Amino acid sequence: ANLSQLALLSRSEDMRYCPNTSPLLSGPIHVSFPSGLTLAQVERKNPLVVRGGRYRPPDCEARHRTAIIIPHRNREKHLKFLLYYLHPFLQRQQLSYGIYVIHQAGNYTFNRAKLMNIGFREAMREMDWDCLFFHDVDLIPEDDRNTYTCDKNPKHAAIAMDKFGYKLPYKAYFGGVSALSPLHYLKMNGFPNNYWGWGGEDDDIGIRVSLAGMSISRPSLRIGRYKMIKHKLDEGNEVNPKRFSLLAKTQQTWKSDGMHSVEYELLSREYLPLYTNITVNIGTER
Ligand code: UDH
Ligand code: NGS
Repeated sequence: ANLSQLALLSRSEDMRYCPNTSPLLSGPIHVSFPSGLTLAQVERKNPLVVRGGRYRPPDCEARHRTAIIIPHRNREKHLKFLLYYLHPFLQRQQLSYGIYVIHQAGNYTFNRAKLMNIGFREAMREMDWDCLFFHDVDLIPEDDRNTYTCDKNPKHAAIAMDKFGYKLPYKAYFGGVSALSPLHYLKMNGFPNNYWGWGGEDDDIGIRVSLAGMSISRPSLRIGRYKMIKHKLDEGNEVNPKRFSLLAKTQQTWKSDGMHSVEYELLSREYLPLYTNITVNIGTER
């Protein structure tokens, strides 16, 4: 072999898989919200993040490819703090990852679960992700041993939130942050499209998991800890009065309403330095 072939060989040998447990983890994270933080500062702190908010470890081949899907409207401040913590967190876990913000256009009632369906479709269209993290914009993980990878079953990651005294508020709670593989997602026909406004859609998703014959996995209470950025109920996300009657019918509706039937209009896809911004018109309640 000539010299350049040798150089190639040794480089590919160096690109071994990353270890099963990242040596870069440091455990508990002290979360605070520095005033005056800017996105430009977050960019400078994350020089290896490339266009669209993508990253791969520089010196080993990642074992996992995770897409983070964030439903969003009018929470730019929260997004800035989440990006500030999440980028270094995911890099310490030695993941190959991408961050997608799914932005609901207009002022019509917010629909978190439908935005997640759109995020799934738009992310999978770009890359063969093996795990998707559905992530509220206001939840900051407080321990980097909470690995952003998928389990055999759908995972509920935000098990211990500060606002619930670092416990589950109720046994079936599936809100905040959850992780599903593409196979899990398709098996349960994704998430419901018909929950407009606050509440219930996360319980519906939890019910879908069991209707599709799966169970919920969870990290330990010690590790699945999150701090929520305090806020009030948003304008345009009023409590949904139909949530209980919808929940009573999930068993009849989950196969017909979900990932397979999601309809929307893609307004823009922007590859920003720290994330991919996907703006969509999701229509209104029929
Ligand atoms: N979201 C937005 N913009 C909105 C509404 C919601 O981006 O206008 C997203 C965001 O990612 C948020 C997620 O949807 O984290 C969930 O919405 P939420 O934070 O309003 O829900 P949560 O249950 O808090 O965390 C509601 C606070 C008061 C509820 C009182 C009801 N009894
Ligand atoms: C339940 C809601 C969930 C919600 C959870 C926590 O009652 O959507 O409370 O709410 N289910 C229904 O309303 C049917 S929280 O304390 O975060 O405001 O996620």
